[in-house]
Amino acid sequence: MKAGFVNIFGKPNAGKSTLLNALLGEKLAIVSPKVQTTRHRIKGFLTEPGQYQVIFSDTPGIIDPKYKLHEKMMQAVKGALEDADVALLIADLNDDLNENDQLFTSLKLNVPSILVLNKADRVNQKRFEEAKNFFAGRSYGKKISVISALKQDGVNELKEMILSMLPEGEPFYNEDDLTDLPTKFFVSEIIREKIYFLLGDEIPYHSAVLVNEFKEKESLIKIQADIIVQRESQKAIMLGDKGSMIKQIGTTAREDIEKFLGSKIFLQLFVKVRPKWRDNDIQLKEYGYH
Ligand SMILES: Nc1nc2c(ncn2[C@@H]2O[C@H](COP(=O)(O)OP(=O)(O)OP(=O)(O)O)[C@@H](O)[C@H]2O)c(=O)[nH]1
Ligand SMILES: [Mg+2]
Repeated sequence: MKAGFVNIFGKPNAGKSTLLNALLGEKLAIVSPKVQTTRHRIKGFLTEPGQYQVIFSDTPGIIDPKYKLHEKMMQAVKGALEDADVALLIADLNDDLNENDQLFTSLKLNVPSILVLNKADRVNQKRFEEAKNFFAGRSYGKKISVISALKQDGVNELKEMILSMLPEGEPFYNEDDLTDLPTKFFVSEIIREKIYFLLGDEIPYHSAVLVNEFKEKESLIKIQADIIVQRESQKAIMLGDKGSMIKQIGTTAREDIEKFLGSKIFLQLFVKVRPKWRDNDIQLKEYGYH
């Protein structure tokens, strides 16, 4: 039996969450075209009874912290750096190679790693060769995997590579479990994903979602959540003309939450203004950023 922690690191938007989902074959982590979508370490388990249990971790994209929220995000990365058995260092092939190199070098890894070159569907052969030559000889890149997490190309080969590097050990979690995070967390994340898709500028970065009520009734689950923003002007945009925006967030989130839970839900959303919540320890804790 093999078991171990395989943790994914990289710059914002590299495709970490897309890769986690592709490896698990389940949509666990939210994904968006914007940077800094993921704010937590998200563990997903891939178990083959009697053979292996891989505990994958998606992590926030690595940034220089500007707010306490960012500091909490970087603490989540640090925790994942400390317990990794194998590190997956993921770079977007279209992104600046030097910046990625500097980041991966700065991690000072002392565990085996795989350099994952992602978004191969969006580069030509020339760029691909350039990237491969650039990373050749780097200590963190002795093993290289070229994938498209989005199209799931190369993901099975990467999984085989990971399994060959996994230490011997007994499972850490129940073989039926997919994650150790509560359902409420995923509900709030799905709502947050819709905010990232539907709203521009700084609003997604100024928003948090707090699920206050999760009640299983006879034929449906009743969920009440608050969307937190920093300013009255943001609240007005979040609500939209005659409530059109909050309605759209609610409708699209409801569809995905129903799929995730396999149950009908009733979703009620309120928008609340909490100035500077991103630098307020008590509010950060309340919204799940420990
Ligand atoms: N074309 C292409 N797009 C991809 C691929 N993988 C991810 N993306 C896109 O890249 C964007 C970012 O993906 P995420 O998985 O959210 O990236 P992330 O690294 O988790 O980002 P943060 O959580 O913000 O750090 C999304 O629009 C994805 O659809 C890929 O292989 N090819
Ligand atoms: Mg992410």
